[in-house]
Amino acid sequence: MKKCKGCGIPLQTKDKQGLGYVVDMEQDYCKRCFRLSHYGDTANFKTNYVTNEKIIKIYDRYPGALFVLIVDILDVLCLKDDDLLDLFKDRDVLMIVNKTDILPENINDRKIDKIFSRILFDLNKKYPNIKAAILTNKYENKFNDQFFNLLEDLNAKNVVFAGRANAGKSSLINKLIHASSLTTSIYPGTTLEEVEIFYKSYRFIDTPGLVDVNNYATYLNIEKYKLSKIDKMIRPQIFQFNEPQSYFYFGLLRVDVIPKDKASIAFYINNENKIHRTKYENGDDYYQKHYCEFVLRVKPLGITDYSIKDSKIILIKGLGMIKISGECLAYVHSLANCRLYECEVDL
Ligand SMILES: Nc1nc2c(ncn2[C@@H]2O[C@H](COP(=O)(O)OP(=O)(O)OP(=O)(O)O)[C@@H](O)[C@H]2O)c(=O)[nH]1
Ligand SMILES: [Mg+2]
Repeated sequence: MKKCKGCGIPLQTKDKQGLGYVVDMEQDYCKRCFRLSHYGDTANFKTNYVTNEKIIKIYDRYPGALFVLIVDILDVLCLKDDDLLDLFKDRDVLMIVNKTDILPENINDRKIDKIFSRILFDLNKKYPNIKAAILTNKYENKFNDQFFNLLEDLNAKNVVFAGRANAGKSSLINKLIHASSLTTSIYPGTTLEEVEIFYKSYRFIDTPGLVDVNNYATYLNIEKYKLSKIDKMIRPQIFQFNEPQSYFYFGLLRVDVIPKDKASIAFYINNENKIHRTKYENGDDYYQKHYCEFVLRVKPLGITDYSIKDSKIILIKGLGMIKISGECLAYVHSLANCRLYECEVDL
């Protein structure tokens, strides 16, 4: 059975609207991949199409392979409270912490190294199967040499690229093989089945991305997702306050803060979107008035409360982070489906 070279889906000529459609079987790329790569067209795009059970079955087809686990930089900050690594317990893992370019300017390379060696040191105690880790991003050019040296050291020939949807798996393989044969896109769920690529003496296997039930991206439609996704260096939006305030990020997130004295809040989100601030006492009014206007409103929000003594970083997967400093009470209204994570490292 011939499969699409971009996303792995079996090719077919019968159903024009179906996945894998090609005009004739001579073609190597399905209509969806073609339109996605050339026009960024998402008409045939279905998010959350592949289930995690199916993806794990793909992993199981490669016993003894090295698993290159690609993790988005923000996800790594809460990896110890996550269940991702449990899926790889019995496999040899090389961890790639990707998208380091989105961290704010004040976090220079030395600081990044320090923060992440600490995180990885702690993770390694619970998961000794993590053989090595590399921090990288798609603009960085030392990566390929480092990566191939590690494959030699680990004596790995079969290499499965795994991880959550949109972590950058297909982009990374394209970079390693100096080609753009795999389809990549800004939307999660681009790769649909495994794609095997033979390169030098290696067999690289691209896989679909695991769905994260705690990530906003899982619940947003494509348009809403596009607006909230972070893909450039974050410039935090910082507010000082000494009276109760409410902050709104469209209908996606509301944070009420009641300070004891002076405090501040920083939002690490997509730079294009501006946080709206209002007095706490007007918060409910604002919310009601704009309830139907919120561009991104998807589901009812749940409230998590925090009593902050010094400072706290709260990670909201798929949206970004907030850092609250100074003694205060904080009420974070966020998508009820997604748990919030407290991040212990200071940024
Ligand atoms: N800022 C930034 N964006 C990246 C980086 N690596 C990948 N991306 C972007 O992330 C998006 C997803 O990349 P893909 O390679 O399609 O991700 P994937 O893990 O294969 O996604 P699925 O197939 O959906 O699981 C694309 O828009 C990439 O350009 C990076 O290092 N930094
Ligand atoms: Mg992919």
